[in-house]
Amino acid sequence: MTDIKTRPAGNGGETHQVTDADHPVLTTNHGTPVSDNQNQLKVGPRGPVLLEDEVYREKMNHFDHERIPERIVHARGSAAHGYFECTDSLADITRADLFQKKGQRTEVFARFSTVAGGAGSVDTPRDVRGFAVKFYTREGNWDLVGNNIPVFFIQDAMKFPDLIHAAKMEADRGYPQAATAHDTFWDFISLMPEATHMIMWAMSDRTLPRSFATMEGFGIHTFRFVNAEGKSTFVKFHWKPRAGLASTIWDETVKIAGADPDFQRRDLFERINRGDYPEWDLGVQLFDEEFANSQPYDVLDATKIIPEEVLPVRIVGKMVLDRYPDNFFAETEQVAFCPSHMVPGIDHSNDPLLQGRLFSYQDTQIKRLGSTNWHQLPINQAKGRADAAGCPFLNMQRDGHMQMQVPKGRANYEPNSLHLAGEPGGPREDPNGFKSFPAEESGQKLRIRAESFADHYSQARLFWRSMDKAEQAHIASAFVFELSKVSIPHIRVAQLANLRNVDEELAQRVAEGLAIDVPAASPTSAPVLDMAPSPALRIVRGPLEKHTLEGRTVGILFADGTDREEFESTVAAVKAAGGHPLTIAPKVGAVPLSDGTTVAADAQLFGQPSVTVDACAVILSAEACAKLVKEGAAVQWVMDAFGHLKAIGHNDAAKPLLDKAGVEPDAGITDLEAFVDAAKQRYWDREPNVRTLA
Ligand code: HDD
Repeated sequence: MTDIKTRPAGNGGETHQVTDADHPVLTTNHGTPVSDNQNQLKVGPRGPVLLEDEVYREKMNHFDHERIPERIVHARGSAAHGYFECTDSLADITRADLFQKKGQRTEVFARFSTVAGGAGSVDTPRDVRGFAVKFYTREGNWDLVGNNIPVFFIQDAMKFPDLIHAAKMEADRGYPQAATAHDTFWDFISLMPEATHMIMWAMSDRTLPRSFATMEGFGIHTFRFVNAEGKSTFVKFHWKPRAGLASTIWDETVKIAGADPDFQRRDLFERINRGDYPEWDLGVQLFDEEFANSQPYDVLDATKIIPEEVLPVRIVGKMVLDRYPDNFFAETEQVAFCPSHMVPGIDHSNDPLLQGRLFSYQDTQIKRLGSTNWHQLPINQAKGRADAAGCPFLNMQRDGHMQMQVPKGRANYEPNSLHLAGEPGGPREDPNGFKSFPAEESGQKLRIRAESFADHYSQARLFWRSMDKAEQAHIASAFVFELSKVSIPHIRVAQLANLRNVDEELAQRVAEGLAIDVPAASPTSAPVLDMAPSPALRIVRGPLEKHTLEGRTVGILFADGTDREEFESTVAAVKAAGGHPLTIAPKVGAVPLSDGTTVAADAQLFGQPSVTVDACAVILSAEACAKLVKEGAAVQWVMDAFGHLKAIGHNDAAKPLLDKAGVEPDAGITDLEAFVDAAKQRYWDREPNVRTLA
């Protein structure tokens, strides 16, 4: 029989029962069993309270210190555990352990983030997404700390604090949170022509990803691989989502922010829980000095890409995220990435942005996590070498705040000979350990920007000219939206002057959208080249746009009297296509169907607007439809699905609701039978009929 303890609960004199089998004994941080977790220690039943109450003081003291400084950038993030599997050996190119053997797996922890907003901001502002992966390799942790865009705003790390100050909420008023549509951001951007390529990406749908699982990731910088013979090959890293590349559109993303501020975090959690694991292929662009010197830009300039059409991406592995963290703080918050964390076989290049990053991250982790011993936190610990039994790292670094280890013996220096006296001697260097690539370097000490970094517009132009028409319209409209939020007129003009160097038509369209004249073009420091467009950069009608239901969510709106067969066959068809059906009704508990049976809905209409799903089915009885045409949320549900270019499948009885919502026939509006096929894509050609774009 379970041993039942009883204890007085306090106020009402009632008794809480505590069973040992279900609940171990509650203790203080120092192990003292707690007899009452409901009341402070008082003099008599009505107080006053006593300062000597260590149980209360310890609990409150710990609570008062629960928060640590949030990340200065990328504060809002979500993460998952998983593995990397090598699918194509790179043993001839790099000696990095994780790339040696096809089939070899390495544990990873990946964190995705927005950049500008605080930790509690929404998941879906227009913003770059961080894409940071910690590989726990057998030769140490390698951190690939990238973004979902392959270029960056600035060329030299010296400008990073300025960029971030300008992007974050304005210093005097404390807003806007997580938004770039404000004076200081555009002031900085307009004064930094080198940001033009990145700003083209930022104004594109790349900054509105549908989910973390449907975005690309990039290492951005040129790195080095070094093989066992010491030969170096330059490398750029690409993550390609196996679920396809998918974004939202602006009106949709704004509404998602209201409907579900945790939209992407929830998506990551739910995908993993239902087994739709987010997966990416890891690709590399490999090149040598000769290739680098033959390009019309500098491969050390982080504002430049190497188009895939010029240098194909070779797929060498895949990453699968299959486990959500057990504890948000211990893992997602305390994980600490550093681009300086390299492993044998991987090294950095001279990219001045990367070189600046090598310092900053280590520094920020000490501030954020409060101790140089942050590498001892479980999520940051190296997983260990086979020869370091039980200890993931071995060295003579000692002590410091929050030292978690208890090193034994006297040997806290290297070299030592204590082993000759029978005492533990400790670790020694391994000639095969990490070696920096011995690149030849010489020159004067200078604070200068290389001449080869001077072209700020050719690739911005390349990006614009590579886009699909629908994407161009989104980019031009995003400029109009953002610059309309700028209150100081000369800032708009300065940005437009830069855009003229990108493309005359783009500048014209944005100027028209703002109802201002096109100014003279800003001066350029290098000729603007007409590089060949790169269709690989497209999302819409691009190589990674996938027509599928796999991993996608289909909202099925139904109500009292819905035909049971139509409802069940639609749910089954969505599942059969690999999709996730989400049934939505005005009331959730028990929805009566046509045959008199009832079914529970997954979500309530008012709390699950259609912006939260990928495609929409509407299955109604004539009576329910007559009611819903007078229900704003139902009309809006359908209107938004149509406006956001989603497929809508419906039965005959639901037609009046579609009419009320202004739905016009096109290939994406179907009966229930054709719906599942139609639901695999968005209908870009519909867009000119539903909104005016620049
Ligand atoms: Fe950074 C965090 C990505 C330039 C300084 N950065 C941070 C994170 C990502 C990036 C994904 C969040 C990591 C996490 O999830 O914990 N940062 C980039 C990329 C850059 C870049 C792709 C350009 C190619 N960053 C950059 C520069 C500097 C920093 C030039 C400063 C010299 N970044 C930081 C930081 C952060 C950071 C202040 C804040 C929190 C942290 O490091 O851990 O050190």
